[in-house]
Amino acid sequence: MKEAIIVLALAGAAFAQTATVKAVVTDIKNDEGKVGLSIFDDAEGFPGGEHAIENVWTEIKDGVATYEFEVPYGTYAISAMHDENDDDELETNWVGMPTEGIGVSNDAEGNMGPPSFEDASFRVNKKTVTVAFTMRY
Ligand SMILES: [Ca+2]
Repeated sequence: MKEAIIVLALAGAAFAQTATVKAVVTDIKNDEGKVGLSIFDDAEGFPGGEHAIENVWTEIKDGVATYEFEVPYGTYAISAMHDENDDDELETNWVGMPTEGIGVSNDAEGNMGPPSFEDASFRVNKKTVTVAFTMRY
């Protein structure tokens, strides 16, 4: 029995360490609707939610939305959108520009297009990482 416990402990140590990534989105212009958050571990599809490793909806309280992701150590980027009219979609105008708020980690800005994963990415290499960024309109 003692050997079995030791083997289990060793097996547990072999798993990748997981971290809590606390996303904090500020400067949301009102508490209407909800905020969608997407976390990515590579550039594919960023910042749209389709290829995200996790997509969640969060409530807005006093212009701030927060969510805690549990992920293995690594490199990530987060995108956020303010679904102000609560229809589960990001409104865009006729040229495809978002008309609801969006934001990405590092407050990265795109140059005539969406921001890159590289600019928005951050390292997760400790137990708790807080990632704060702003919603833009
Ligand atoms: Ca919407």
